[in-house]
Amino acid sequence: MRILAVPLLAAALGVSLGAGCGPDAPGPSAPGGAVDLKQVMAQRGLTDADVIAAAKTYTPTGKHDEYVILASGGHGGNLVAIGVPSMRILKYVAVFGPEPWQGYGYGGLGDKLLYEDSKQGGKQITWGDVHHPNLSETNGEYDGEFIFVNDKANARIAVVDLKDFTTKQIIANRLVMSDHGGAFVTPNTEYVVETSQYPAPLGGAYAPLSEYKDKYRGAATFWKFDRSRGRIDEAASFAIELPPYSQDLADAGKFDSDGWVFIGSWNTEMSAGTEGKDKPPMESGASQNDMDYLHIIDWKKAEQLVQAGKTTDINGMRVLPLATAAAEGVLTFVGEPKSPHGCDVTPDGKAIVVGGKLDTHATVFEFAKVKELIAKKDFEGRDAYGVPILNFQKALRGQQEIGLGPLHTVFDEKGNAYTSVFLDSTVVKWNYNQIGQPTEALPVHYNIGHITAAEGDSASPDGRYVVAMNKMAQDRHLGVGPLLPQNFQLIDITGPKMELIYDLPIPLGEPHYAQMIKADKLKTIQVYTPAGTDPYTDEVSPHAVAAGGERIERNGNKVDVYMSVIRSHFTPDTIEVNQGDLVTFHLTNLEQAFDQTHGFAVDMYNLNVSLEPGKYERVSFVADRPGVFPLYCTEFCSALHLEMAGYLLVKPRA
Ligand code: CUK
Ligand code: CUA
Repeated sequence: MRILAVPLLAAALGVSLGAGCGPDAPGPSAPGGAVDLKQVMAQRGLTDADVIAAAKTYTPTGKHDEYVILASGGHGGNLVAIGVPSMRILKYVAVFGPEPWQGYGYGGLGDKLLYEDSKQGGKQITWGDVHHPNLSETNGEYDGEFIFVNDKANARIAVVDLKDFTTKQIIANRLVMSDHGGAFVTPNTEYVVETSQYPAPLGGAYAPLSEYKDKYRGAATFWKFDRSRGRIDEAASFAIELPPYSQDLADAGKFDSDGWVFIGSWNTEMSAGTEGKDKPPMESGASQNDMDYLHIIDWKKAEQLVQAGKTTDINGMRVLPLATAAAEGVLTFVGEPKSPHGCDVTPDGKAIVVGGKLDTHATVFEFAKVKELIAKKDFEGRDAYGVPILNFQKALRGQQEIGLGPLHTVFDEKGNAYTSVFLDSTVVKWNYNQIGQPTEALPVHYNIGHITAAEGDSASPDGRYVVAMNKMAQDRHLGVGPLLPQNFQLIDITGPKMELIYDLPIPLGEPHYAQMIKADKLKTIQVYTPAGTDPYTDEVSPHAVAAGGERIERNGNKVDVYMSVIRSHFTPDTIEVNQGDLVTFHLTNLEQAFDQTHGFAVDMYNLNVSLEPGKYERVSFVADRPGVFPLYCTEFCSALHLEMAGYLLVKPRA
């Protein structure tokens, strides 16, 4: 059905073809006249297949998308919301880096998260490398309430509230020096899992590389999520010490495998690179073994041991020691082949799929077999740290021939798996219940990393769409210099064959993973109600003002300005302080009208916040520079928006 005769296609699309639309119709279309599809196609060099793809994705003004992708922004440190099938970008959500439009990092309430809570070892860090956003789940289904993201570079986890698409919490992991297997959630979001990547002494201690095997460690941190507060509860969280094997991607079990977490690894060789000597670099040092270990963790058992006090304290975190985890059946290994990558539990919870960067297979483990082997203590041996190892063959459902460099796998509703194949630059469709059947490969452009599917990590995927998240774009878009965007490609999976229907350049960092949620599951608010709501407490701030309550309070060198904001004025609009005063603006946007956002900026003071309708914001600073500083609204909110301004007057010291 790829090639349709044009009149037939036009009929299918409900477009009337004007007269004179024969094959040799002249190029220019009729400006302002009746639309002539054939002419437009000829002019733009479009095939019938192109037009069908366009019709599948084009979303007329005012119509909304069916799905929303929440993609990592990679080392942009943020999150990207994208509508599907239109692939229109809806929002960049600031997470680990300052973002002026959202007023994040320029004097407002969000500064506490960005500049204080997210410090590591006392250092302020204002970027992050977001890899794996994971939506909150209820009974294994995306519930649309929260999304968790990790920062691979600085071992942090953030909680983003999807009611207002705002980062509400950043937690710095005090155990590990990097992470990767995060943020993955258990089926009822009991825990947000964060596993380390590059081993280092736990807690940030020093040890030379010669002590790698003894002192360097990985860890899996189980952050307890308190749904009622919408925040991670650090005190109720715990971690499990792991061998220094470079833990990688993780996924939580569901249904039969609920209570278990699976984590890949890729450096059982324990290579630390050249060590400044003549050892091989990490890329070859860590690629010697045919197999690394899939880590199989019984987190419910771990939870019991933690509650029984079997932990040690490292930087305030309860850590279950490796020896205990190995002895008590919390941690078990099974081999996984050839520089493993990817770790994805099937929607029914019955199997775990892993890829291999240097392999040609997707390897599928049967959870029932894994569980039975563990129950019977049918181990093939133990590693150097005493962790029991299962026999690879005995734990296997099968291995599917895929192509060169299979990485990540997502699922549809029919038992199909879609695996990203990095070296081949393909998406390969196969069936995890019928391993060994013929596969279908669709070329993508180019070097695909992750892949995401509609509701694809949930207990009931929707099918419909898959998005290839390609690392390289090369010739797909216009040139913008040597640093190119990534390329997301939308694939229609409803037909008998996969069909590539849209390319979206992602111009901000290297996205790794994304999840795609049904749009109607997102229950976003339109305004903060009642007016004066602090978005970080979800309550009316005690410092918010109602109309008539505006005032300036002076206490020694402390000046508190209680200001209301409404079309088109700030009240008060003239603020006079002395050089050196500690000034706090308490800003209340009194509007309750949809999309009536104001901004508040003080020129030359690096201060800028966003004031969505009903929002309370607070800006504190020392008025150290004397002079006259205009303050103004940064959103074109009304006809007299330019007039929405005032002055901060800072009188010089005598
Ligand atoms: S990793 Cu990036 S393509 Cu961080 Cu999930 Cu595989
Ligand atoms: Cu308020 Cu412009």
